[in-house]
Amino acid sequence: MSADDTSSSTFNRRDLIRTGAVATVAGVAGAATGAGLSTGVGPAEAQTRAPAQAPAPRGPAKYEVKPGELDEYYVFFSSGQTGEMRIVGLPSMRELMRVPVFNRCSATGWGQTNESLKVLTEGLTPETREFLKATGGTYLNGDLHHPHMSFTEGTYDGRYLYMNDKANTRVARVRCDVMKCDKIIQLPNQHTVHGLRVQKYPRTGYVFANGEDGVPVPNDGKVLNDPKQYHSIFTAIDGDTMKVAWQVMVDGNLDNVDADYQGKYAFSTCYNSEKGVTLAEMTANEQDWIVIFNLKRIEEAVRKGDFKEMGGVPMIDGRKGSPYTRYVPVANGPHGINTAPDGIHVVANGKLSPTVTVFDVRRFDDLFDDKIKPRDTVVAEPELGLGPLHTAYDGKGNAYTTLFIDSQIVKWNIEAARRAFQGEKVNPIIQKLDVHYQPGHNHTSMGQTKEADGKWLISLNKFSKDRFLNAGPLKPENDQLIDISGDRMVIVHDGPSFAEPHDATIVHRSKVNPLHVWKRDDPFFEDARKQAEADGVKLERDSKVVRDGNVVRVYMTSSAPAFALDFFEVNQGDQVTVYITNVDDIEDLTHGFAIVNYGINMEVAPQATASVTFTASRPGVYWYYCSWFCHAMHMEMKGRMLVHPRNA
Ligand code: K7E
Ligand code: CUA
Repeated sequence: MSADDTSSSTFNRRDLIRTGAVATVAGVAGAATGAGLSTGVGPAEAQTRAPAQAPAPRGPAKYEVKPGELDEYYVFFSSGQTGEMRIVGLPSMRELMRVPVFNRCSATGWGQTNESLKVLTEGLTPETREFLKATGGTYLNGDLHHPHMSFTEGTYDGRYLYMNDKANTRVARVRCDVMKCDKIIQLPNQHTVHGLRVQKYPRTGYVFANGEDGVPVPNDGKVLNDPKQYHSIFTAIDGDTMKVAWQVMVDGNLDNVDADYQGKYAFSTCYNSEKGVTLAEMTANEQDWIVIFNLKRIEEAVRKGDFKEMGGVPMIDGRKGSPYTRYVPVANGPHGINTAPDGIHVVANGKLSPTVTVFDVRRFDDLFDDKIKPRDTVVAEPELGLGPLHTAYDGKGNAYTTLFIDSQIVKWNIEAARRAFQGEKVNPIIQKLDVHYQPGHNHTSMGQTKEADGKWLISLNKFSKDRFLNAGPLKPENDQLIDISGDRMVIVHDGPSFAEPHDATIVHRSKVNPLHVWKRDDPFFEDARKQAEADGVKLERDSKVVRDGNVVRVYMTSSAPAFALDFFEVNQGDQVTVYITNVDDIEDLTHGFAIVNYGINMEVAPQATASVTFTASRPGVYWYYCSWFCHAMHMEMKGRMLVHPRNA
């Protein structure tokens, strides 16, 4: 770090404190929002603090999204161990929606409705189904790290979002037309899935999922300490069918992954070249790898049958020396890997090393043809600071790398780094900005596409410490919004977030166009429609009880402020399914259906059908009520279920 960099970063921290103080003295509303920087500071205050800052910041009004105004970008946030996906507006950083995926959601009934249970269970491996039998058939937790939108020709196409569950080795897909999860699969042979990104060109295409931990294959409990029998797996999923296309067995543990803009390669950071199973063993070597996967060669191998079938999928041997992969040595313990919007450069972030390694994808063809050595693909390796984890881009040739240990984001120039690597005396570092504190991922607006626009950067900081009112020993994270449209980065907003947004994808709103109400023929409630047809019921018209032995189906429409049935009867021990169809077609008129003391609640958005199945095991009168505020008479939207006692 040069002297200039040090002073500029301390300068920034001082400025933050000073600006907050000015805002407080001036009594502006913005001071109450925590950072006191973003929305409420008017022109007068900007003038007041102008002399304290060099260079002078651009006017803060542009960060403001006034009441009633809409944001320019969607941000699709992961939520780590909460297991859901979150939608946030940018630049306001207002949370817009939470989409349950791997978690159980009390508000929507995700994990309880038949529609969601189908998604949650149909893609589990046979072994997992057996394992979960005793506990209700589905996992109740997940660890959602990496949400990424589908691409067409190098940019987002608004079809789907894909995301991984590190905890239970699953990959999920969210439909962007309704923002609901419609597919979850569990990956066979693999133990955890960490890195996940998608094919950018010609389209998605493949969803790439890194198996992080190695386990003995087969994992039958007979092996603990024989490293030769431990393997990590790289998986390519067909994003249209959500089936595993193929898997590759590799050496080492895979961490993060990205793909090129040519549709030829995917590449993963890979640690534990030692094949160790303890921390000391895993970090013994000075060197690890990135692993490059040759998609065309692998597809060819699948066609020709050069694989073993394992767990019902083609498994290709991609260990060192295989024609399907190349292992490029990098410093020990690389973490994030990010392809630049120029379509040429790929940056692997050092984590345990203060450097990042820059590759030129145009050299990968020669590497696979053995015309050059693995390290010949490296075109720069700038030393940036301590703990580089992830890199984002502005589309103007600059890169922004998070430094976890230094609590900074470093802005650097890729071309300058290349020249420095060739021995020129040039410092690629442009600015170091303090963030608060310990950043993991960072993201620029449209920065993972060919259409990177260089306007915004968010830093997902793992620790918030003193930045917010103390809410107890468990603290939120801090997602900071940074303006990168000028020459220097400027922090404009602090946003607390609950556990634990590892990653996010910033998508211009022109790419996403969700529906306002459901379409009645949506596949999401196709099973309900089929069952109703078999019972001679039209879901959006009929309300009645159909009995079939001790299996009972209750069909009910809901229209504000009433359920079509204010009463239904079943017998103790019956297996009951209630189908609610919301026949209102007014935007935002969502109903809910909750049964008191039966542990049941679900959401039914306009024109949707939702269903829930339970055993009527306790006799008595149970009120059911609408749980989503829908009408002035919402409180009165209720009815009674009578459960006749068994021996009456
Ligand atoms: Cu936390 Cu992308 Cu799972 Cu890095 S990962 S920080
Ligand atoms: Cu229907 Cu509240």
